[in-house]
Amino acid sequence: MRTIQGNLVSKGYRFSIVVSRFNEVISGKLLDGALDFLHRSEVRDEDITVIWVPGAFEIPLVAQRAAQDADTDAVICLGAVIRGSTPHFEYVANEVSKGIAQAALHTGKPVIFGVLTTDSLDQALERAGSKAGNRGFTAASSAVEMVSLMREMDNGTKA
Ligand code: INI
Repeated sequence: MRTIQGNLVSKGYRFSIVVSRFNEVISGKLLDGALDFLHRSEVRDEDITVIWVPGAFEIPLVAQRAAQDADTDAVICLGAVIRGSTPHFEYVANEVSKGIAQAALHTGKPVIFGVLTTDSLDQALERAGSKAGNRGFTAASSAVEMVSLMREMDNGTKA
């Protein structure tokens, strides 16, 4: 049996973080959480690029563009789509989730979904550093693990 998995040790990995200004009170906390994880994994500041976009709807295009950059190993997408604040919640939430998945498949690089989709601002706050943890922190953890996993798979490729 062969088991392949990534670890959480960053070995010079380079990350782009695409973060939405809409609901910045939440997305700013997600960014803090993501940076906290990356710094604790000893990712160097010069290996992190933070890109701000207007809203979650704009994340996929910019994430795909960032993933195409040879200097980026993975992209972390952060934002908050809150049902209470929009009649077109479903459209924005569907497009951002679909678009992020497509960006990963088109580029072959990890593009991590760290976008909250909640019914209320309170629920978003809970997931942005209060009682339900910080989704930015866990998104960054997934990013490190996925880069590590992709490297493992590259190393294990049979000729
Ligand atoms: N963008 C978000 O990131 N979160 C939201 O909750 C939201 N609401 O409520 O509408 C939102 N809208 C803006 C959207 O993402 C685009 O920026 C805008 O439609 C321009 O394309």
